[in-house]
Amino acid sequence: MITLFSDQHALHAPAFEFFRGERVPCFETPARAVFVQQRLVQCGHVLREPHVDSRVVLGQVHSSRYLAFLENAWDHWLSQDPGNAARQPFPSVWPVRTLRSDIEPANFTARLGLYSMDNGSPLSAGTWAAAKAGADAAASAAALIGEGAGAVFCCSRPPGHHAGADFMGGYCFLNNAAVAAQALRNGGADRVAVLDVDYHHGNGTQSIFYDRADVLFASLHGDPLTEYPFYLGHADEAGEGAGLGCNLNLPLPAGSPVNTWFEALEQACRRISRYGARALVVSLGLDTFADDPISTFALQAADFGRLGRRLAALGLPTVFVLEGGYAAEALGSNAVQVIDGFEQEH
Ligand code: SP5
Ligand code: ZN
Repeated sequence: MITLFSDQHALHAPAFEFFRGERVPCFETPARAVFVQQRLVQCGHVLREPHVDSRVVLGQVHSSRYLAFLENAWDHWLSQDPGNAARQPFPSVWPVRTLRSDIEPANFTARLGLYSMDNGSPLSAGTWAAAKAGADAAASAAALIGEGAGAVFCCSRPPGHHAGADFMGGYCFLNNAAVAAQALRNGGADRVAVLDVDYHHGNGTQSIFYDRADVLFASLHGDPLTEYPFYLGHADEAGEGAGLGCNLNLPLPAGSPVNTWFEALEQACRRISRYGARALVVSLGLDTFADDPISTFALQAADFGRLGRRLAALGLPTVFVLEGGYAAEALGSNAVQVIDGFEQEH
């Protein structure tokens, strides 16, 4: 399988996030992508650099004012105070119900709140460069599929599936899966399915395609009643307008056993087949792993191989994009299990 990797990911390296009001080291670290990169190389995969500029596709899935904010955010932060170079910006105020989000405030922190769903997505100096390289990988993967590749794996970070058209959240800034899906559509695939197997619901991807019939979004995830992102991901979200019937959520109780997870995967795969997708994007979160530090599902290494084999059985050109997964040292072997399982079956 073609695998895409850029060193630029390492430019996104915030030091801490908040947990229960205290500063804790970031769960989403550069080491994550490095463990995957190393394992890929060890197992004989040849890594390529992204070769397509995602700028145009980014403009189709994100709002232009959000992209402009994100690209310039670090410079604005520094212009407040040169001492900010050693500090991380966090939002502290948000335009929730009754407040206006149509007018962009001049104040930096107010704009950061406008464009954030949580205070859990710390920015650093190279966030834009790293996120842009991930989006470029997604666009490159779609281009390679257009040229006849059977499957492409994007080893990128930060992840993307919580980022909506005009907001960051959950360690995500640019929605790589949405970029891949939109780029596949642009390349002529009539119908594209996005399957999100991250532990957390892919609220950003769902919302970007919610009113569209040309992209099916299917997700299995921890029940948002108890699990992040809490405010989206319920079973009754079926899509709206032209997109009605093109959204499938399979929330599972925290702590669900492996068999329950694979039953939900089966349902999602059957829906994708029935939809008649011409290409598949997999939001490959590996935080369903039993040893993940922030999640509660129970998948073991071999289960990731089984996942790869089931996805291959769909028989579709497939783009994999790395999402979450915080047991960093196990990420490499778990990611390669999916890839090798997929290739065995193909
Ligand atoms: C891409 C992705 O996986 N993003 C996840 C963002 C989760 N952010 C909230 C983290 C909350 C951690 N709760 C820890 C509970 C540990 N017992
Ligand atoms: Zn996740």
